Amino acid sequence: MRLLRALLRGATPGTASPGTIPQQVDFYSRFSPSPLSMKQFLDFGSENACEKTSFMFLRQELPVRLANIMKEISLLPDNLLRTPSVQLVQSWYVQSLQEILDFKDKSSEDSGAIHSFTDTVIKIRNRHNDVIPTMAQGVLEYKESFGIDAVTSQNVQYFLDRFYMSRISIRMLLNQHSLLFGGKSNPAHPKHIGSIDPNCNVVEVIRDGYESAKSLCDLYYMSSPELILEELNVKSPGQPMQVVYVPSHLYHMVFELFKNAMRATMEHNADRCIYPAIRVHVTLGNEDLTVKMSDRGGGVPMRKIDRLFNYMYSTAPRPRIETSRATPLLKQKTPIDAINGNKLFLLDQAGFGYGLPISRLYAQYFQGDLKLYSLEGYGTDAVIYIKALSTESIERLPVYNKAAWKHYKANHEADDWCVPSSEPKDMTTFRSM
Ligand code: W6P
Repeated sequence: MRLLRALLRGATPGTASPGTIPQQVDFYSRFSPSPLSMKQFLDFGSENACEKTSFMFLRQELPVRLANIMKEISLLPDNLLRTPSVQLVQSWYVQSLQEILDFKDKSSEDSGAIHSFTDTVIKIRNRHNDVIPTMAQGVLEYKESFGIDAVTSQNVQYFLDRFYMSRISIRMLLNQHSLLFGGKSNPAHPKHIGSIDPNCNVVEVIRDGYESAKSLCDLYYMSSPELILEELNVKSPGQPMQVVYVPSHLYHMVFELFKNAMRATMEHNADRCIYPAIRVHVTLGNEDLTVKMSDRGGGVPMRKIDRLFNYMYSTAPRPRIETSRATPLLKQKTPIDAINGNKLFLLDQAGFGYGLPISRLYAQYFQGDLKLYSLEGYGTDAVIYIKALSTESIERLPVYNKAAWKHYKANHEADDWCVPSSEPKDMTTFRSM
């Protein structure tokens, strides 16, 4: 009960929620989402918590998180909001909010209601499976009609980072509830609490991610860089490095980084056919667990680093695999020519080039980060930071408030830094002075 009270503490705006969906969105968006710590997630899976506790928490928290981000969707530029894709995503949010609110008048003693709530949770999760490609389709449609400008790119970046972070957090709640109370145990990982591994072996997950990326790389480049992994456990030397974490999130991040590191390594060293190993250092300190992945793929100029995380610049049409035109692997002339047609599809799961920004959100979700440091002409270091202490792994959630609102409304001013130019525009001006 203490857990429940703590979780419901935020619920103050007194009056009962009114009827229509826009009114419900207004009502629930006035609450701030309640970030959970790893410990709180684990508590839901322990004996003193139960399906009812989770039910009572979620039927308040899910509407709050949904409504907060629905407010931001409604502030998107009209040209983007009106695309069929964004309309579709918005309709999913409306539908899901409605379905959860239907449980508001159910008694928390009604075990039938509690069970059907769990079914609803699963249904909602499935409804939202394709949000990322659908949203990307909307961005693509916008881009094709209106092009890219700095202001729009900035606003889309701001929105999608918050929108996808909100989605990660909502799916985490839905997943935990359905895994813990959906009636199926996880025989492969009996110690996991839903999607959380209280003893997540970081090196093991990194090696898994490497092996998957290596398979893709071998398949399409017919070779792959080796992995050299070194670990340094500052806290307990020699011990395997463990954190309380969601292994699938870590896997997603390292898999994405390995694919990028491998592609760069293969293409940069294609002439020599000698592929320098990818080196990974894993360190565990008092605050941070850090994973540094270094490739010698020639690096990326600093000017282009931000673009790797930019949704609008990296939204590419999903390449379709045309079987009629697919070249047998053995006939391909050079790896690069052969791959160019569909490497994006094959090396990027979502197919929209969103792997890196989404990976960074996974890192940031529990107060970590993901950064790229490039040495152009040589290679790139990608670094993942994860909180070493579960007490500091707390959800990082967007909240809809005046500050957020301002981002959508007031960002049309000129930049307050000069635009660089290699030469003064018109030297005659200076001569006549
Ligand atoms: C590159 C570009 C990149 C992105 C992410 C991770 C590694 C690398 N290497 O050249």
